[in-house]
Amino acid sequence: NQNRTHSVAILGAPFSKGQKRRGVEHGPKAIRDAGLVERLSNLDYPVHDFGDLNFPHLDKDEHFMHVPFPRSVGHANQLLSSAVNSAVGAGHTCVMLGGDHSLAIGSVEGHSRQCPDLGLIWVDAHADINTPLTSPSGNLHGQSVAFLLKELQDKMPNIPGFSWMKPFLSSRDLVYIGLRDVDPGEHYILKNLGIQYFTMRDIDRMGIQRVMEVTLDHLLARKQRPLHLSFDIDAFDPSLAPATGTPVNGGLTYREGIYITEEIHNTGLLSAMDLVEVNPVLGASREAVEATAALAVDVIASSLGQSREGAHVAYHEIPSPK
Ligand code: B3U
Ligand code: MN
Ligand code: MN
Repeated sequence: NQNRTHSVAILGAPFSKGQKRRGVEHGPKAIRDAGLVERLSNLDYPVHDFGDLNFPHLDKDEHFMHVPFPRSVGHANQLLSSAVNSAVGAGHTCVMLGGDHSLAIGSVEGHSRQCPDLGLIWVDAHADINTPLTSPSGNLHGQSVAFLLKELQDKMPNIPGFSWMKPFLSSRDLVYIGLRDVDPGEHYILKNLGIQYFTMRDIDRMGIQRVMEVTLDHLLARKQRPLHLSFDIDAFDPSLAPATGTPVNGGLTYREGIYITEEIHNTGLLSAMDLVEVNPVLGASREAVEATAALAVDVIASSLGQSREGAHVAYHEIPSPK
């Protein structure tokens, strides 16, 4: 089940209205400028960069309750969903570059149209599972998972902009890794639905190797199925990923983050992924921004098979001098 040769599709999603800070719409450019396509071309499959999606500006988009930009977020996700649906349908492993994490709604939804039995791995400091009624901020990037889950269907109001989709994911098809900033309503939802999650404390206790063993066992033990990885760069410690909107101390080390993605690649089942919340406007310096974007490239390359072990692509014997 290992190392399927597969083409990769890159989709840029320059969108920021799932939260209130400007700049995260420049994430796709920052990640490309850090050498994404070149790095992926060292792996042995074709890479197609489909460029950035074009999200229209909607000028009448009033708050719903305290939730800003509901129609803009809904519409952007509708466009993204159909782009991901097409890319996965064409046989690509789809890489979505955000943008803020509200984009996971459309990315996972579009993926699920091709792969209704997908399993979802959400790597993040935050659980992003608020409903509009539990959200302290109103921001939709903190509510993405609530839109996906069937179990929360009757807890969600009708938010303008989202009538194109229905929740499709079961809470048992989701695992979180890296949590350390969970709101009270979110904690109740995680416990009440019995969702499998690993906080930074769990990683401290168990080690990242055991966390990945349990994660993949939880999602794959009953049957092999396509995986969606939704990776929020703020899962990393802010010392490694400073250019992001809501940094939280005590995050993943570089080695923990890359171990997660190596293990996901090794399943041979990764079918689509998101890399979100790189905000090049928020770095304290150009170096801080470049380090964050380079880390994003490392996460993507490692998810797609770049390995710390190396690979003997061009060798079947040790060269002899004569
Ligand atoms: N849980 C808070 C904060 C937050 C969520 N996601 C991010 N920040 N990046 C909220 O707004 O829902
Ligand atoms: Mn997030
Ligand atoms: Mn986050």
